[in-house]
Amino acid sequence: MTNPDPARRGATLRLVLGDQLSDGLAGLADLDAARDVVLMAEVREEATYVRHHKQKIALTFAAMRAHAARLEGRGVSVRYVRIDAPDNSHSIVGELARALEGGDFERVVLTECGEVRLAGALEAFAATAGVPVEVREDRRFICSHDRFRRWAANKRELRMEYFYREMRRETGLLMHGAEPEGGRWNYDTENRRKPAKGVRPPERLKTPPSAMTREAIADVERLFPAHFGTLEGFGWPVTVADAEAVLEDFLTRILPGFGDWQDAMAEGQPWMWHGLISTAINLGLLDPLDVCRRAEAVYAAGAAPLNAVEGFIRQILGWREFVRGVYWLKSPEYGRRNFLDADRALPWFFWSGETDMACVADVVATSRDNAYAHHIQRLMVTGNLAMMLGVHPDAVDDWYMTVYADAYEWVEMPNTRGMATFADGGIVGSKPYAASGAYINRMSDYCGACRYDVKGRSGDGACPFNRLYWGFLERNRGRLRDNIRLAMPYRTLDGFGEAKRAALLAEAEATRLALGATPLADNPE
Ligand code: FAD
Ligand code: DLZ
Ligand code: SF4
Repeated sequence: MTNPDPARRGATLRLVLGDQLSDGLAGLADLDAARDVVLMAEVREEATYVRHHKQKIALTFAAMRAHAARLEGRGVSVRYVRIDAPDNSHSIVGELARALEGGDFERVVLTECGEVRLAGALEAFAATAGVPVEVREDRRFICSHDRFRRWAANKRELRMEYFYREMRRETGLLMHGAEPEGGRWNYDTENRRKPAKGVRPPERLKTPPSAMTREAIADVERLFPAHFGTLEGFGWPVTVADAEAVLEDFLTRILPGFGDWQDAMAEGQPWMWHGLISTAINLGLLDPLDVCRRAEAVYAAGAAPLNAVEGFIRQILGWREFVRGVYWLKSPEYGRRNFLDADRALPWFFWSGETDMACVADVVATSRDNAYAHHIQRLMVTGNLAMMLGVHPDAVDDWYMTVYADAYEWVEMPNTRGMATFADGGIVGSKPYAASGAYINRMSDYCGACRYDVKGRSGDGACPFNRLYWGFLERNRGRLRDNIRLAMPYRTLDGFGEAKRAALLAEAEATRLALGATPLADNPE
């Protein structure tokens, strides 16, 4: 079929995905608003390849609709396919094909996408599209693929800390010439305070859903009713203006406390002193380098201490860029890694929250109600538990991709398979972050109200994290004993003697089964 509008003949079709909602998107750089067409499509395939949290889908659709309206307001022609459009093919590639059929386009321009899965599908589409398909690098990151590959080349191991220093030097963020601000690169040791009794995190700015967002929420409730999570508390920023307001509020009121309490957790306090900006950055509503520069300016103005600003910038300039680099450097093989041969099912309470473990119940509740948990909850509660239970990495990935509004494989997978569960065997982290209940007790107020005794070492009443910890090390002795960073716990374990080690292993095995981490072979589905 030819394009019915002669003015658009020979035009370019430009795809904008749901997480490409940035003004400076590479694929729109040379947009000819009078001729080109921007394609945006809400499709079931993207909403269900993992059964995303309802808030994630509503957020994506609401932000896409708002972005399309913004582009149209600038005179851009947008072919916007809604989720309930009658002819929707329900895949991105299907919608590209439909748009090509219905118009006289001389080429297609894409901006590279964030997941291996979709990148493969788009590559296959390009091979058969019948018109040239140009895929442009996504420039919304501080470190390009090429730059990361050059940094990683010939390195025996990749460590975030050294990558981060390179990025500090290159961007000049928190630098005095060649020297880091304050004389140290990293103030991690000053990011570990537990809030004193009575210290409450500040109230947070929520974005009240607009009429357009409420419509997206209703669509999701209607079309994806069985997906995980609730929509009642939806308060995510969906436009650049919303996201700017959240960021500004964070920088002026919250950032000063970010450093001290970065690793702290408190029952019923989902936000603590965190930024709540990952959804906006990942969608493209905020630019990561701009966020870092504005945080630096707060420090320069004397309005936030160095441990807060350095800690915050490290998460974005360091961790976020590093995990993205690792994902693309190591994929697709990375997604098959299972260094600890984890072979258990994910216990049901990860979904239901029905567990007497107060820490886990709280993290599942916030994940369900807010599609959010902060970093240390993801790492040291659910991640640590999944690793010590030996849950298969595919099931762990599926859970994290499902429950969080900011989940995209490029950032989720290195955090789960790498940082949280050591399934990558040490690419992202140098050792597993396994910890007993003592860590959670030190960094939170969870244990006081918990049915389990955080000081107990064995028996039904003892904290399950304690009952799992030594058994985890014993079970993985062959894989982890030579890890230099685990030398101390293994020395302690060795000192227990053979009989006690066997008893610890037996107790951990019984705990795994009691908590529902059954062998996957027993759960063929
Ligand atoms: P803050 O604590 O305020 O941090 C500021 C920003 O730094 C974040 O918005 C984020 O952009 C960045 N950041 C912080 N830590 C990381 C990290 N480890 N990796 C990458 N970026 C980071 N983040 C996601 O965006 N998507 C995910 O799917 C995701 N999955 C995770 C899974 C696990 C097991 C773990 C341990 C972490 C995961 N993270 C993920 C990282 C981190 O938990 C979230 O980015 C953070 O909780 C988002 O909340 P915030 O904006 O309040 O972050
Ligand atoms: C996350 C998501 C969802 C839920 N829905 C859509 C959609 O309908 N259309 C779309 O273009 N993008 C969506 N996305 C974001 C994509 O899944 C994301 O672009 C890829 O996973 C690559 O990062
Ligand atoms: Fe979690 Fe154990 Fe503390 Fe209970 S006692 S809250 S299970 S760490």
